[in-house]
Amino acid sequence: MKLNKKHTLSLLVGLTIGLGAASSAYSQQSLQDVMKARGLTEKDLLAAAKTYTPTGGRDEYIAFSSGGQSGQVIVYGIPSMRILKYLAVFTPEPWQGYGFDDESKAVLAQGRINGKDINFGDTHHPAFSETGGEYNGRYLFINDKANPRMAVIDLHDFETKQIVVNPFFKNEHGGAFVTPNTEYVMEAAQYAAPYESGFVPLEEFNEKYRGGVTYWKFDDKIGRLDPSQSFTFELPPYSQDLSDAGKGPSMGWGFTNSFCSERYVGGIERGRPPFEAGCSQKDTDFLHITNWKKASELVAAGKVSKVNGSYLIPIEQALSEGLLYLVPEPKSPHGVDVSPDGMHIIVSGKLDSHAWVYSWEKIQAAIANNQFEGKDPYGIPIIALKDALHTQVQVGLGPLHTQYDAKKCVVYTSIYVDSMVTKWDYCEGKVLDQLNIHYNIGHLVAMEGDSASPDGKYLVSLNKLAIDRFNPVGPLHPQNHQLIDISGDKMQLLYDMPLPLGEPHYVVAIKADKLKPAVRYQSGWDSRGDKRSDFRTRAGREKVERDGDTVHVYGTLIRSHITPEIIEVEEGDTVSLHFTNLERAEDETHGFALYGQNVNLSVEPGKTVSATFKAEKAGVYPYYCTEFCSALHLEMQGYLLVKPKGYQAKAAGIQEGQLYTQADYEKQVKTNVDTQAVIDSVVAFITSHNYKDFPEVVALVEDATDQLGFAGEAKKKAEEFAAQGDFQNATLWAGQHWQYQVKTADLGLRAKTFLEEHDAKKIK
Ligand code: K7E
Ligand code: CUA
Repeated sequence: MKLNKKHTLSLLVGLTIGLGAASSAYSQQSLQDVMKARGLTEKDLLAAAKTYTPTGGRDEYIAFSSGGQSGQVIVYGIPSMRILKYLAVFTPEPWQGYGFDDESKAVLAQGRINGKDINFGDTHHPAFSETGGEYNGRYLFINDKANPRMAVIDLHDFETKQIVVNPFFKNEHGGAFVTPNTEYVMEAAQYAAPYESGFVPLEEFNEKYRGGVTYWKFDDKIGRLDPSQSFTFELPPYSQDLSDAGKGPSMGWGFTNSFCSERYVGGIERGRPPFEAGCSQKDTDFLHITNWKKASELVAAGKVSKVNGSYLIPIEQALSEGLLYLVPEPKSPHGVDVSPDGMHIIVSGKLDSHAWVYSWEKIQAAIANNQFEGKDPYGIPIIALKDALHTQVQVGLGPLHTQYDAKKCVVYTSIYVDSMVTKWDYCEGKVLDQLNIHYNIGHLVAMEGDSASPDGKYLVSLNKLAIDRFNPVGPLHPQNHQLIDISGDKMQLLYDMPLPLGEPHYVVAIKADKLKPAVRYQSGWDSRGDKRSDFRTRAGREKVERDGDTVHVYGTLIRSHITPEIIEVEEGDTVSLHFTNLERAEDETHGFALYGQNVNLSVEPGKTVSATFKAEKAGVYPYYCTEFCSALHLEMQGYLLVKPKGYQAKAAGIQEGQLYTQADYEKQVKTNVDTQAVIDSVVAFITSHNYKDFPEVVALVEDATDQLGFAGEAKKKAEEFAAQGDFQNATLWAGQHWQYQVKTADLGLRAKTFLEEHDAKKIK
């Protein structure tokens, strides 16, 4: 849509006088009519009322879901179940410019394996940073199962800041799980592999293949994992699975499941029964108990050696220092979940219909008394089940994961085979309620369910199959997250949400008011490096600099032009674009897309990003802003001209497509005078109210003042040309004057609307 000047102006004026006259013409239908027409029951209405969030409304909780093989994180609100954002983590994502600008490419490059770019991840378990066992809303961690990696997302701007590669594992699953003050982030291996990177035959599986659990040290001051201070427990080649960190009395300890403690290696093509047969022979597997507190003291005391630059605690050292124990656990276990008070640990085995509740007190006593029933083949002491178990409860077929309620002793366990949630009491050992879900639940999440003080209220079940729940969209179905009300005695199913982006494994949910995300960056900010960018550029300081074969373009973006609008280089040059978004207003992001060079940037207010590429082929490469940022957004454009080597310009200059007269100039001046009247009225409204009490409005006013400043300069140029009788340039500059005015008015009107909607007070 292209607006002509007159339309835009009348639109602005219309907006000014039209505000406040909101429509009240609601439809005449009654609630009963709608229920009848849509076949809704009273129960449906109740469920709808519990999830419906009126326009402009906010959610009480924000959920961060793993995005499975999309390598991303999905953010949605609870109870509305509205998707708010996809966070790019392990996978390039064009909307956020992730993997397209130099800064985020550097983050992805941290995740290379053996020098190879890995452009996807299989994300499983997100975890919030914690203080005293409570979510503090500052960071989110998430693991990659396929390529053993861990990522750090800063919740200040919801951007991925760091990816670390596990120094030993070739696969992992038991991460991210954080210790109560985010001292460490746990990451346990899954499929055993040799620690070295070379070939080791499967015949040496028992001797050379290993599992393990890495404790990544988190540096809270800089918000990054510190590989140099992280350490790994060497563990037997049992397939370690999920983990959880102890808290309260079990603080300082970590718990890690395993399956296939048979150490079976399949090989159908060699005539061997498959993994699934050999990995489910024994009646029990092993829960690994590791003392990270004591291990970190050994590391600090210089008593742990580094292997390939990383601290590794060999099994023998862990045993001699008393850091590692095993307890039998139900066959083929999946989840391990420590209770909010740190006193109990619940483990369910997929091939056992019981959930097993362990007592930390008993485990601690067994360790203190050196009371073991034997040792595994690697010499690790095994605590007898009877010396560790509090109770076993029959919860259903294929129990997986458990979440804790705000109500004491109450938990919810996902029952995969039976497709249901079982609510039960782990103190008394009895089932309280069961609810069918659709279909085949994996993880489940209760509000702040992993913290030391869960909120309860809602439960989301993450179902592995959707089957017939949604309109069909082909053989690949979306996932289904079901929202369940757990505030009463009986669970109530409220809502089905299709989730079409990979298979989410786990979700964590935090009280929304704990998150304090920014709406803009400090001017000239390198968001991935968390510092002022070396390439930041202020208004009026745009420049193009040649440095040998590299051409650096220091540009800016502001409604509605890209500076520079023409970039000239020679074929063979390396071009390094650096763009700073000069806007301060909320949600005023500009994009930058360039033909044929795989360059696509997202430049949020204040941000500086770069894109470097080789201009190999002479040609004309248009570029433009990809965000509909203003009425003249389509004119936010330019040309990269890649000239053949030694090219000499022939034409005397750009030929004007349109010639202007004095009458054109005067007409434009008249329009500008009218527009100024609109601006003045908006300014009068804003300044007569307490706008300084609203930071959002202050930012808009600052941006408007910038635009008005540019307008003044353009007006001066127009008048100078008019005085010389050059009405061509006078008209064009008067037109530019008007463009700045329109943007000033646009910002001003947004500020005015904001003040009206937030009941600003008159101050004069
Ligand atoms: Cu799919 Cu925790 Cu990786 Cu269970 S995980 S279902
Ligand atoms: Cu900036 Cu469109």
